[in-house]
Amino acid sequence: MTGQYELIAIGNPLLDMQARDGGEELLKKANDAILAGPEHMPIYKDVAENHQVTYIAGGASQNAARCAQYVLPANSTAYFGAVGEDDLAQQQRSANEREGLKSVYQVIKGTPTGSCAVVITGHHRSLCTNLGAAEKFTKDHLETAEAQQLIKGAKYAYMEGYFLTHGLESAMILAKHAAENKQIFSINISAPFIAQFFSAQLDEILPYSSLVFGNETEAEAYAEAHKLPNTKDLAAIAQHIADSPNKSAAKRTVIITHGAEPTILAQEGGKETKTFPVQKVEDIVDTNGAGDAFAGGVLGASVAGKSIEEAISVGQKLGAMCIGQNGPVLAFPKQKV
Ligand code: 26A
Repeated sequence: MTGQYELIAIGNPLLDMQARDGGEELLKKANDAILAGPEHMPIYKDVAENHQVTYIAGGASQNAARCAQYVLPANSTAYFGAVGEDDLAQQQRSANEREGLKSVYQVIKGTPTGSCAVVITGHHRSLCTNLGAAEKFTKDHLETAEAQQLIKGAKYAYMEGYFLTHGLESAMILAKHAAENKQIFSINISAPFIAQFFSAQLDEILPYSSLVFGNETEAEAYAEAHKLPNTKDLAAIAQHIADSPNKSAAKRTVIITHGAEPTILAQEGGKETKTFPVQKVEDIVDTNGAGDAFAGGVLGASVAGKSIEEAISVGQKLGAMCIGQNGPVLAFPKQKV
């Protein structure tokens, strides 16, 4: 059985440069994700020259789409993003191909492909991203015949909140198309700084989003930005997001992950939130990409017609599997989930 590209995703295609040893010196704040400013540029040289680096295909949406494909029949997922004309792009194409994710890249001449310095310190990871070509994505790439066919044929569209730093216009095209065509548009808040500093962009697209993902720090940042009375009550924050204005094609579902603590599910109009305990992972290799794997699992299972409860269970299994691997990847040869 093969799929019909039921899931499309959009985001920043990045090659992760992952370093383990001595990471504390490189990035001071564990578990954060930031955009590189000029002051961060030496990090890339330092990581490459002074640390043992593993190069792995990354990019939050791209990871999630690869993970969704993991639980779906061949040809179920396609991904939009912008890359340069270089080896960094080629490595990502190969990784996607290996895992059955169709890369629909816009190629930006003369700009290098984006990269993300990933520093692993114990069970924490810090991310510092240089977007490069990724932030040059333009909406005309969504107007090509190939893209149009994929957009029209999909049942689910997924976007990382990170894309909002530059790509609101393209994102809104997908979100509005979804609302008008009974498609599920799904968004991941992605990082606290998106809820903090790109709150206006997030508020513009949230009404069109029927499925929203976030983790505890992102939910708290959202609560602070929206001046909610209790910025620590994750269940109340999830319910608030679920009940905020909705122009999408379906009732809104909000899922907040919380590391090894139970996952929270809120549904629009629901009287109370539900929680789903997480199986503790004994051998943590690194947590990079765990949230993407979770979202990918939920999306893949949803595309396959599973209930939201079943989909959360698949998401948790893929999140755990990702934590047991080096980088934002799942186990190969494929395990049954
Ligand atoms: C705009 N920013 C900061 C980003 C990212 C990002 N993906 C898109 N945009 N910063 C880090 N990532 C990716 O997140 C994954 C882990 O969740 C990294 O490439 C990493 O694979």
